[in-house]
Amino acid sequence: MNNLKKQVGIKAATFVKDGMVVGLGTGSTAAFFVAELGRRVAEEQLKITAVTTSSVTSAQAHELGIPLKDIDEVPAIDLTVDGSDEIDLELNGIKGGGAALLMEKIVATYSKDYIWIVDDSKMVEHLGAFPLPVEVVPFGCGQLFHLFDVLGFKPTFRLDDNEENLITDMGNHIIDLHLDKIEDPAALAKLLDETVGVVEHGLFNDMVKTVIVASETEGVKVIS
Ligand code: ABF
Repeated sequence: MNNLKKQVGIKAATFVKDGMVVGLGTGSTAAFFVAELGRRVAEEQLKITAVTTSSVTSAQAHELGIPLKDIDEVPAIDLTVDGSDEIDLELNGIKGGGAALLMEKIVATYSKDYIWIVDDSKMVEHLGAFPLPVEVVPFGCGQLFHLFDVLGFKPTFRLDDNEENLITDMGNHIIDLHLDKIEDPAALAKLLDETVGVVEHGLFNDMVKTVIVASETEGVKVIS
């Protein structure tokens, strides 16, 4: 599996050109992309500026000597490459398994080009088997949890290593919705966008332009 993740990470790095502002995703697959960029910066003197999607990725990029800037210090982001938890046939996706969905969606929003890199286990017919992460403000999150429960969304709080409610880089909590199958991602996204206390959710509908997927049988494929 790691070999497939490495293959798509290296392939995505070939889309990065000198002078680009690059959004660096989060997760184990994106980490291979960042590692390859680090190699190119060190060995090929690749000249890029990067914007990060999490403290974990910031630490990796810093370690590799990839120049980082705050998102508000760059005029625009040329290309963002990130992982995903599920991708359906319309290239809608669920993200947030890495608890970075808020920063990921902000960086993606301000990116001219946007690529997901996955192994083929992430490609699904319908979204929803992966629990949908919803980032919520701490104030009133218990009430919100109860609302999701009443709606039949089978909510659970994302816990940290100490079994406490996880606190994201942005200081919020995550409630995961165990929906099994999402019949209408657009309708659910609208409902969540209109729910007071929800900061952001892991439905990334109509956002990605290209998906790079690797499988044991078919190698690396670029889907647009
Ligand atoms: C991140 O990558 C998250 O949004 C998503 O959950 C994760 C996928 O992680 P991995 O590549 O480790 O499967 O963008």
